[in-house]
Amino acid sequence: MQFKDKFVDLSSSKVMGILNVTPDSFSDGGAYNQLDLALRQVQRMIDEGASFIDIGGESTRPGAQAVTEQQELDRVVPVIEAINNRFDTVISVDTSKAKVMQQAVAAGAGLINDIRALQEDGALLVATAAQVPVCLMHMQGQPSTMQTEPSYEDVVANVYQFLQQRISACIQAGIGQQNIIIDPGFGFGKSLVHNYQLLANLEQLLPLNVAILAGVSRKSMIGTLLNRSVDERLAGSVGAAMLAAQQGAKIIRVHDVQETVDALQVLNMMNAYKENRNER
Ligand code: YH5
Repeated sequence: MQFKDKFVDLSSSKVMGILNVTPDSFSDGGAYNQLDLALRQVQRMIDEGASFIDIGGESTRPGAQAVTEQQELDRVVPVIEAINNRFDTVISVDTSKAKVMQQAVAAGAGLINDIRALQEDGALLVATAAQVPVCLMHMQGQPSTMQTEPSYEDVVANVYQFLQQRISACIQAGIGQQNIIIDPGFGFGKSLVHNYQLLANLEQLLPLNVAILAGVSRKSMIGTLLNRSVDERLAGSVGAAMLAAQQGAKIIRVHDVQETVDALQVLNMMNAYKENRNER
């Protein structure tokens, strides 16, 4: 799959490393320190085998403050520019705002990752004009309230239908099917059971005929199940990443790059010797 000027071979699953540039993820420091810290983190994730670096300036935690367009631009654009000047990894921008998408792509981003699936004002238009792949994620509700009482008749069917509609909207707007990635949105308006219903049936999204991205790293679907704090969720996260990849997820969004790359290499090696490989 082509991401602007960079190609990533998705015949086997690849890792997207998460870089957070929201201020609460840094203890303190001026702009230089933050940029320097971000670049060190990126260098490490690339060394560990990340194929993508995902940069988001909006916190989606329940109770987190809304971020203005200007705040998001100030957080994200200088970091993308700096990464683009130093590294040749694919930069993914995690945003829902049209103007942030536009400026991020102008600064070097090769993928637009939108948890709101290009439904905000102007987003679909800007993403189409940007001529880079887009990731469309499913969410029920809005981040501030989405975990209060998630409810579905059939979560897998709901996610499938929503993503199918968003794929259609993108194709109608002029985005090529080959430039579309979908994501069931683990943890976004889903109970523990909903998340595992989705993980168990991830393969059911394959008929949509676009690449699948999965993000389970350190999420509450791991921590709540295991009763583990955020920094004790590595094994559970890597296990869930493997299960998603085994069902056809081509991009795995993670905090722990090295460990996930190692695990996926084991899966890829096994799959290379599988007798009856059709799609995957
Ligand atoms: C995603 O799944 N997630 S931000 C709660 C946690 C840990 C991590 C401690 N952006 C996704 O990473 N974009 C985010 O519990 C995303 N897919 C895509 N495409 C949330 C996050 C997280 C939340």
